[in-house]
Amino acid sequence: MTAISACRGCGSAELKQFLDLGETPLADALVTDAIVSEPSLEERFPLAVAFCPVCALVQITEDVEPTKLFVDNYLYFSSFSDHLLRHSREHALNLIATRGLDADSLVVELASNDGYLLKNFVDEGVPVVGFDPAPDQAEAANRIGVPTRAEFFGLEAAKALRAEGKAADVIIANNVMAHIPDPNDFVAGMAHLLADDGLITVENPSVWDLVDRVAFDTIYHEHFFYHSCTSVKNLVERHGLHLNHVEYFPDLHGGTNRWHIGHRDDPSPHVLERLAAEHEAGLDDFEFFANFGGKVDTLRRDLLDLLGALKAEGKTIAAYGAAAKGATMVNATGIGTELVDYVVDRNVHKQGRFMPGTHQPIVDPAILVDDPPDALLLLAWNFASEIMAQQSEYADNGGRFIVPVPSPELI
Ligand code: JHZ
Repeated sequence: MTAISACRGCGSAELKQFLDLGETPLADALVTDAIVSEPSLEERFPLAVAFCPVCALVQITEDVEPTKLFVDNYLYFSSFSDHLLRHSREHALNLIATRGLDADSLVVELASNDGYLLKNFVDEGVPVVGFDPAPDQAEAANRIGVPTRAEFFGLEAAKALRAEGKAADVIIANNVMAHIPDPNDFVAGMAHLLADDGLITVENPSVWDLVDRVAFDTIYHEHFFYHSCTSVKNLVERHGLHLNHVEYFPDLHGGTNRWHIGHRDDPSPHVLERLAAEHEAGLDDFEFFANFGGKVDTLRRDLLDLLGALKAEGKTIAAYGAAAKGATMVNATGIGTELVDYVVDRNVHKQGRFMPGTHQPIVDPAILVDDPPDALLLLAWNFASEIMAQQSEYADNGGRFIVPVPSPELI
């Protein structure tokens, strides 16, 4: 773990901290029986967030080694969300149509996980290469016919592909540009690999939504950065690339931007409007973030009050979604097993483990029918409508849902 002294993007030494969530365990490091019986073995790391007044990049202030985050402790498989699968398939088919991709093209995805997105190109006969350092996910992708390199991506990996005579017509980087401690090496790699008329699309949750929705739980050590259009423009321009368009998906991961980036400077009217709107709202100014900590404190207190009141009435409470954001929510709020008994999750790789820090057991959602709790805290609140639709039987039998953000609500 290393504390940073300068902005990871532009190198400015003027970083201004605006939130401190204390020391938390790694959000995806779901623990085993051995740790539950010997909690002193579980590591915790400081989690605080700062704003760079020079390039507008929001970032955490300490680095955890990426191998520790994405190789040793990573159980996130993208294919467990129907919403994400639909969103990814639409994106792939749209790219094939609009970019005229065929058997002579190359699509490269960075952080391609279990092949959830690239398999759509493979099915249509478009050659692909995936990069993902998480060994089980890369193996799962290779097993379904999505050629995947189990390694981190950066300038060196881009040079190696170029040396094989490959250039990318499309590079897709979803939920990864925020996950790499050296964003300059990552973007330099994309710039090097992209064909002259190629297109890069990058998706990441929007920091504007993070603040508006008080989604402080999406802050954890895997996420080194929290991006705006402004910070992305500053970052890519440093490497001769240009931000040319942005799409917005309000329901994906609590509000996601998809940025279109290329070698040519050809901004759409829409992206220019969004940049102007961010300036107007103050996303390039520390003041925008200054009172965020107070909003987080209010949310945490209200949630503890709500859970405490239910317990006082003798109700049982469980949670839905052993999500990374769930780990921040329970740890930074102090929701232990005295409030929430267990967490359900349909990712079979997570079942049998325990939540980091607070150690609720993670079990199959079938328990919600067999032995329903009175209330269910939606830690994966970003999938609230998908989960509530699946759990209609639980609701029909009197089960209540608690949505924690932007302010705790009992439904
Ligand atoms: P989910 C992930 O964060 C990981 P997480 C990563 N760090 C990242 O950057 C963000 O996404 C953007 C389960 N589930 O996707 C699956 C059900 O059980 O919100 C997941 O374990 N049933 C790369 O972990 C969890 O909930 C369901 O019906 O915060 C959701 O985690 C659905 C829809 C999900 O991301």
